[in-house]
Amino acid sequence: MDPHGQGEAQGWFQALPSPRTIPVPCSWNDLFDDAHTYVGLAWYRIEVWVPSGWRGRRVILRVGSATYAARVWVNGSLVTEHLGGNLPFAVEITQQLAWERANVIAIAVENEPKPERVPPGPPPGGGGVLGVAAGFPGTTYDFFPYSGLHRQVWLCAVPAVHIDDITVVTTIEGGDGIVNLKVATVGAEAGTGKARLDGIEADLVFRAGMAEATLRVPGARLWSPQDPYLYRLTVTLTDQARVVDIYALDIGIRTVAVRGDQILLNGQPIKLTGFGKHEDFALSGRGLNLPVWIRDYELLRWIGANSYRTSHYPYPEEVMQLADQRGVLVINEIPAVGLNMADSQQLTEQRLMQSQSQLRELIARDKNHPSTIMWCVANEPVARAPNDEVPLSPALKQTAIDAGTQFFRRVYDEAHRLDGTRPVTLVGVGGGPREWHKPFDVICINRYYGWYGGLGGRLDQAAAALARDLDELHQSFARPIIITEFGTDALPGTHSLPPEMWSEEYQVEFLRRYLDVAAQRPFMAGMHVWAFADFRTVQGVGRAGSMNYKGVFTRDRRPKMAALFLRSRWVGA
Ligand code: GCB
Repeated sequence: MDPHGQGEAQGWFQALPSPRTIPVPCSWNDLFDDAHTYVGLAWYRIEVWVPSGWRGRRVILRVGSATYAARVWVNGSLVTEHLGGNLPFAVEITQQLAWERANVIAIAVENEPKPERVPPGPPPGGGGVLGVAAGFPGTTYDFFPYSGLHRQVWLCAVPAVHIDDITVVTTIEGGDGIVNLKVATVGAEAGTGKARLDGIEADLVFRAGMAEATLRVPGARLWSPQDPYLYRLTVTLTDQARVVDIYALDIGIRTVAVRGDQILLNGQPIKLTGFGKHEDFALSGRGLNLPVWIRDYELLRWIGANSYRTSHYPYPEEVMQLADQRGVLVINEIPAVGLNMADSQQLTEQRLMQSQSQLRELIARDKNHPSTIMWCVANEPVARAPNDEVPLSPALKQTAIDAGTQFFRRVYDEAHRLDGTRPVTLVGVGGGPREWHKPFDVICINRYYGWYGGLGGRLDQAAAALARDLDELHQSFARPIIITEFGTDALPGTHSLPPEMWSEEYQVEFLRRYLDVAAQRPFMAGMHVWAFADFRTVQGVGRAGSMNYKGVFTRDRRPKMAALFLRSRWVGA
């Protein structure tokens, strides 16, 4: 740990004064007591031998995610920097490497809660979100600010002339699937290639490193939750009749569209059942934990969920591939949580830049996943006084709302410019400005009547308030509506009759009311319970044991009564 930022001047990118061993990927917070609440600068260092069989290729260092800001050195040279805690970055390091001897790779990572970041740090003097007033460590969101190298770090070698990117867009014509491809190369200004899928072939002719092709798949097997069929697409790059690179990608042929108040998958209306989730587990924190993910997909199937949202940041690529394979629909969200539009114009502008760059990186990474059916540009932005002590004056409130209107219009436009094939949404908070939803294709809302905000314990009134709210939203927008969060904390093993807050029975009754209200409204396009599993958050009086207990599974994935209830609703078992 380098709390005073002296490592760079002292050459820690070569040697660390008092190193300890840490696994990658993993958060550092649950491993070492002195790092438990530490979110400042820390250094990772490793020595690697690069096989001389890689000579002549370009060697790339790829970091799956470093939360939040990273700087990377190879053999003492700074090779790249990256901002944003949940998306990959890569850099070519061929020039900095030495063959047949140890190479030193060092990555300095920090997760300081700075106000210009996305998610932003709390305002000076505190922060506090919902019931977690002035939590520690201070955040603008309700989950633990786990820090470190959270995903795999790879060294890989690619041919000097190689396939750099493939964009796949699928449409349906009658029974045929149409697969449109764009292929980008590095190093191949001209040249040819082939795209193959299921015995169907198209020629690629590169100009300025780019080629396009269309494959028609007669009688295509369409990708859907019921039949998540994936075709293997293989792209070959040829340079003067020699194959120089091959890339294979599993793709699904499907369409997503919004028509009136419905979301259509392959032209058919779908209703989302599922959850908001987190990447969170004991000890590994937010580090990639594949056993947990396999278990989670098993449990999603068991409970009858067809979808989830990547609240409140992009999840690992392995997890998106699993969603493709298992037919799970994903609302894919950037880490824009905790935005307050009443903060200064300068901060808002900086956050807009950050949101847009994370959106670009996310869409570049996940554009080819059939499972991603929608992009989400923010969770619960607000327009309120810092620390919420004194309400904003009406004039300041209006200025903040207007700032938000512009902000969200711009991120919406950017999302559609980058990907014209998927709907884009914003997740709104209860009581938040409705006009912010205006540009979006789907209205997503989080609602907690019967938990926060005065109706605790009064589920009849809560259900009535919810019904009014949904009807009004439907009237104003006539677009698909999804409740992306609703739920209550249930302490595992706490029971009460009649149901009272914090008990497992209350969680079941609350979910039942909400599902009933939605079931009576054919315009509802989906219901995502908050949350899939209990998760770690910051210390504070609103969160017993530093946990958010709104999971229908415990943190170690045991079912609460609510899990059995949802299974009975969604599977009928
Ligand atoms: C919300 C937030 C989510 C919180 C949840 C809660 O509205 O989007 O991050 O964890 O409420 O439990 O309060």
